[in-house]
Amino acid sequence: MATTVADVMVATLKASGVRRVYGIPGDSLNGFTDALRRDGTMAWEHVRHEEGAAFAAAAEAALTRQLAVCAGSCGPGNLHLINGLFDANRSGVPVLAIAAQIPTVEIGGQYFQETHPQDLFRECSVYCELVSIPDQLPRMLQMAMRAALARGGVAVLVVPGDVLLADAPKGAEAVPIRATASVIRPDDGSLRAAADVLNAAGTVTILAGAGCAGAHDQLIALAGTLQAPVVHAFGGKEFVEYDNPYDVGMTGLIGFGSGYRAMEHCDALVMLGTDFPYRPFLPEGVPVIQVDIRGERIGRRVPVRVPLVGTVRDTVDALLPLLTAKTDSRHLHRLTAHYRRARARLDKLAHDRRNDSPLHPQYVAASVDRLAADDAVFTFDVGTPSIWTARYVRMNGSRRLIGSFNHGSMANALPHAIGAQASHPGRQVIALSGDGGISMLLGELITLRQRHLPVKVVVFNNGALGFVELEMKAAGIVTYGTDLDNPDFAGMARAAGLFGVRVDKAGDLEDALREAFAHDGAALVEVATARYELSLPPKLTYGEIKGFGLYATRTILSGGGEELVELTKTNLRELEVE
Ligand SMILES: Cc1ncc(C[n+]2csc(CCOP(=O)(O)OP(=O)(O)O)c2C)c(N)n1
Ligand SMILES: [Mg+2]
Repeated sequence: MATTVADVMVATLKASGVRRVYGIPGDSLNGFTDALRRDGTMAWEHVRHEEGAAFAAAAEAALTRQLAVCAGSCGPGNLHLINGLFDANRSGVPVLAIAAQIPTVEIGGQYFQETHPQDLFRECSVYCELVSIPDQLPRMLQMAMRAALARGGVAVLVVPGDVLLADAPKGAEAVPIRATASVIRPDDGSLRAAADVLNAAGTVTILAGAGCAGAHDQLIALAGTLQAPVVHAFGGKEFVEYDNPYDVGMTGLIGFGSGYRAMEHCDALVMLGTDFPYRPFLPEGVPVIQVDIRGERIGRRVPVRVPLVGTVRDTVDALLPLLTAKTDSRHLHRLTAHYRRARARLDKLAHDRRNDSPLHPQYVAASVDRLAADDAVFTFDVGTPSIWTARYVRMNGSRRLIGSFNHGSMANALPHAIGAQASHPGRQVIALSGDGGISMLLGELITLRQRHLPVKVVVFNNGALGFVELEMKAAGIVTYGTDLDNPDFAGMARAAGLFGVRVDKAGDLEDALREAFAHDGAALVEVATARYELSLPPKLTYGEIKGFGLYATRTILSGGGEELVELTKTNLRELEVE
């Protein structure tokens, strides 16, 4: 049988180290899936919604830093990938999406299922092109893969079904395309300028993000030399927080007061591999030095005195010899002490409330953290599970943390866990899901069973879109449209062939988690958690305080007084400590 274009694609992916493709088949994709079947060495990771395929690929790529692949059939099939592809692209991870297209001869005629993926996916990709004739492949595939790896993002290759099935061009070869390794640092003049600013500053603070991956030693050395407290953005948590005596916690909407204060009171700020977007949390009027591998990110949140384009690792290595070690550590000690106090209060909060019913999500997250493996991979939903993960799930250099950090999409935890588990079969993978989040891509529970993925899902069932309620309260808006009338999630999990258990009483949590974590297969622990949890941002603006007052007044006026009493009861202790 003649070799097809799709055979060459599969051979190229295989030669490049790709081991699996996430997706759902369809007529226009048949040439590709049939080539996978004939090859027989790559896994077809069959999901139930293409959005799940894209999230799964994003998680795999985040963990491995190698290319991960997803695929969808023409029209609605690949359109469903889009939200997960936005997530992958924003996270800067290398993903190839194969978007099958309607027959070449029909393009432009409003044919059945016709869309134009090369236009639709433009905004969520670093490369997005239509292959019109077989001769364009495999070169276009190579370019797409290279773009995804080199630019850190999504490449979309749009291929009509007939092109996939066509005979491969003569002489087509499976050229391996793999990630490269480079040393990238700014020139000497730029480093000198940065050193001059830092040597002249009395106090320095570091804000560290996801770009600190692989640069833990450099980060610690820089903080030590500058006696600088290290604040982190959420995306940097897994790379920054552990074994770090300079750590003062996270800043931002769900961070710590110490993180905010460390940046408020400094003479110079060093931003390392972070695109932290919330400008009100960044300091004004101090010189900023920003290090980023992508120069276009520099200065888009705050004016930057010295832009340094390079990896954090190589740039800090080159900068360190130019710095004069600081001897005054008062700034550092003040902020680390502040952080320790806040940390101890949060830990006490989780511990003190361990017997309350319904359970407090803080205690649930702290229990998961305590019982999880030392090298567990955690994924967490956007919504309040993000807050509990940020505050209670500890990193140690081996654990990994995957979230929708930049795109902020709901329902990411379960499909991210699918990609993490499929690519790391021996590792414990824990998804921390909201009840809103799990419902949104509920079908992916079935993927866990079908693909034998032993993911452990913990559902924080607070009967609400809790995070949105929080936002409404802060804005002085009466809670509306956030109720969730939920089914029995644990029962549904059991019906789908998973181990499933619901926890209503505090005393039952630990046993349920232990049993689920020890279970040889996928498991879901549904925990009934308190709905009215407040997690105040470290810096409450006047508007937010006023907003909360407005919310309280309006809630009482609109007959919701009971909700307010409930809220106050739940949070009294937290309000006292913040
Ligand atoms: C796809 C998508 N839709 C809507 C939102 C807005 N949003 C952010 S958090 C949230 C609520 C999440 O609810 P749930 O999963 O139950 O978590 P909770 O906050 O209640 O813990 C919503 C609707 C979003 N971020 N993404
Ligand atoms: Mg909820």
